[in-house]
This record gives sequence, structure tokens and C-alpha cells, in this order.
Amino acid sequence: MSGGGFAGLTAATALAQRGWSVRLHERSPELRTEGAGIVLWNNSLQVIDAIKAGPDLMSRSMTPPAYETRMNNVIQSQETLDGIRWRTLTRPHLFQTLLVAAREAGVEVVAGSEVVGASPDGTIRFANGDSAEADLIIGADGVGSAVRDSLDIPLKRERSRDGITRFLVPRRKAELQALEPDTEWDNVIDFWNLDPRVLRVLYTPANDEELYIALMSPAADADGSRVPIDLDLWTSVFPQLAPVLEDAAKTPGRYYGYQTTRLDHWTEGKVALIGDAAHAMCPALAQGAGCAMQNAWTLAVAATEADDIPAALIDWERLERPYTDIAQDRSQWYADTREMAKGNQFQGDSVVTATYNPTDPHRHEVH
Ligand code: FAD
Ligand code: 3HM
Repeated sequence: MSGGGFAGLTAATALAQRGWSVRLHERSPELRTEGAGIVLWNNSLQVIDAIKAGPDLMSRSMTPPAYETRMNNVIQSQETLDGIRWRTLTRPHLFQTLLVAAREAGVEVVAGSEVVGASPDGTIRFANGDSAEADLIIGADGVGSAVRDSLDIPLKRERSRDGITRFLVPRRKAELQALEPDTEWDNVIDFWNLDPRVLRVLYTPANDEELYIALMSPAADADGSRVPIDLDLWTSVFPQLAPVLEDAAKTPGRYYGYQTTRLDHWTEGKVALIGDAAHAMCPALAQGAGCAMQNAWTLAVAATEADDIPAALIDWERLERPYTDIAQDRSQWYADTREMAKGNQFQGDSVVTATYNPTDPHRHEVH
């Protein structure tokens, strides 16, 4: 396994729980995550349950009463998402949850170990010159995947015009309530402003103490995309968020331009790619990690049941990829068109992946 992010940890855990002997190589000297908050939907929550990490995840996460969308501070919709399972949480909490599950399952984690490539015959190569043989090699090494690049798989990378800077800050609910008493500050609130200037704050409570805020602007807007953030600019547009924007301005931050990567194929021989290595997507539908975990799980199940691993991997991609493709396509469309600003966005094609249950053994049967 190359990469100890959400994809790699999930696949490693699911395989180890099925009796595989799993070694996970992580380039960084320590296993940890960068970043702020995250939203998970039924597809990944089912996987969390299946690897028996549900109680841990639930202990520090929440389901907000609604996903609210505002345009110029006028409410467009308050989607209660009835019947759809979703949770908001911090990335460090998801990471710790998965790391504990991996360790309990007996995954051997090797930190400070950089993978430089893999071959379809089952050879993995390391930066220190070593190599090893395996029945299955998984490239879960993120958007810059060395495993993927070593296989020369044709890929298409598209960049969108907007991007985002993410922060984890204290909730400050009482202060926010004082500024805007009629607001339900436990909601996710997607504050859009398109006119006269494109600036958006996605406000996502992650638990009782921590708040995830994401500040979006076009990459071409030098002040909007500046880090540390331009506090005067952001508070002038979003005065009701001043207390939490002040906290955000104290951290350096990193502006992330939206991008999408599509590969011609995800597997070659005994090598499979999952997560951002295979299908990096725009975050509009909050499905990047969700798809990573869903594919990690289904890959582990398919490989365990296989008589012939290369053939099983091809089958796995054929059956599972449509659920990722639709999330990727919709997220890119939302990012490119900014149509999310209209509200009522979690319907139809936009929730096909969110409501998928990858752990249902009968999921591909036609009814
Ligand atoms: P990564 O997290 O990138 O992990 C890859 C790991 O591999 C890293 O630990 C890295 O150090 C390691 N590595 C890299 N190269 C090597 C190498 N050569 N050898 C060994 N190790 C290596 N998704 C959601 O589901 N919900 C959300 O709400 C959400 N919000 C998002 C918001 C933003 C702004 C962005 C940018 C993304 C968001 N995502 C969200 C997407 C999600 O963050 C990613 O899809 C997910 O983290 C991908 O996980 P991964 O394990 O594939 O890759
Ligand atoms: C959860 C979430 N949703 C949407 C975006 C986005 O459109 O940038 C980012 C997110 O973290």
C-alpha cells in the first residue's frame, strides 16, 4: 500500500480484517492529516461502520439540522436532507479514527517510506532503492501519485476558476448569536455572494467546540485568494461572521484551486489506484474522501473474493466506477457553474453517490 491518507488507511484496515497481511508505506515521517473539516455521507459512513469504527467516529461528529444556502445573506433553501445519512467532523478526528482501526486490524504502518513506483506483475519500488513483491499493490498516494505516474496511465487534469482556503476555528456560537439572533448557527450555512464580487464562506459546525470554515474566491482575485486572509475584505462582506473570521486570519492558511483528475483506467495487473490518485475531484458535493473510502472498501472485498486478482480488479472498476464518475462530474459542474448558490442542491444525480451503500452485497443486482 502506498499512502496513509483516508483511502490508504481504509483499504489497509478492510484488507487486514479479511486476513491479508498489509504493509502501508507513508512518505511523511509521521501519520497525520492536514486540513480542517469534512462532511461524510451514507456511502462512507457505511464503510466506517463496516470496519467497526462507527462508535469512534460518532463520538466527535454531528448532523446539523439543515444545509442552508444563502445568496447575499438571503436564505435560498434549508435542506434537512431527510432520509440521507450525513455527518460533519474534523479531519484530524476522521484520521485518528481510521488510524486506530488500522492498528487494531494489525496493519503494519511504515512511516517515512516513499514509494517511487509499481509494476503490474506485483513489484513495488521505494525511494531508498529497495523493492518488494505483493499479491496486490494499492496506490493511495494522493493527487500526485507516484504509483499512478509510474504506470503511465493516460489522464486528464482540469482546473476550475475558483478555489478555497480552509480553517478550523472555535465555534463562538454565543458571539455569532449576538450578531444575528435569528440564525440557526448549528446549520451548515453556505454563504454565497456572486454580485458584485464572487466570495463565498461555507460555514460547517464540526462538533460542539470546533467550526470548519472554507473561504472561496476565484484564483484570479488576488485579494480574495490571499493568505493569510484579507480580514477587512472578508468581514466587510460577511460582517455576521466577524468573530470566526478573526480567528481564521490568525493562521497562515493555504489556498487550494479546485481541480479534477480523470484516468483512462484505475488498475493494471496487480496494481489498483484509489482516492485522489485515481479520481481527485472538486469538493462541491463533499465526496472526495467519501469516494476514496467507498472504493477502498469495495476493492478490499473484491480482492479477497478473487481467484484471479488482475481480472477481479478490472471487474471492480467496471462495477464501482460509475458511482465515483457521477460525483466527480456533478462536483465539477457545480464548481464551474457556481450553481450551488441557487440552493436545493442535494437532489437527484447529486445524491446518487451520497446514498449509495457500498457494503450491501446485493447492491449490483437488478431488481
Ligand atoms: P491524500 O489524503 O492526499 O493521502 C495521500 C497520502 O499518501 C498522504 O498521506 C501522502 O503523504 C502519501 N503519499 C504521497 N505520495 C507518496 C509516496 N510517493 N509514497 C508514500 N506515500 C505517499 N471529501 C469529502 O469526502 N468530504 C468533504 O467535505 C471534502 N471536502 C474537501 C474540501 C476541499 C477544499 C478539498 C480540497 C477536498 C475535500 N474533500 C472532501 C476531498 C478529500 O480531502 C480527498 O479526496 C481525500 O483526502 C483523498 O484521500 P486520499 O487518501 O486519496 O489522498
Ligand atoms: C464540505 C464542502 N463542501 C463544498 C466545498 C466547496 O464547494 O468548496 C468544500 C467543502 O469542504
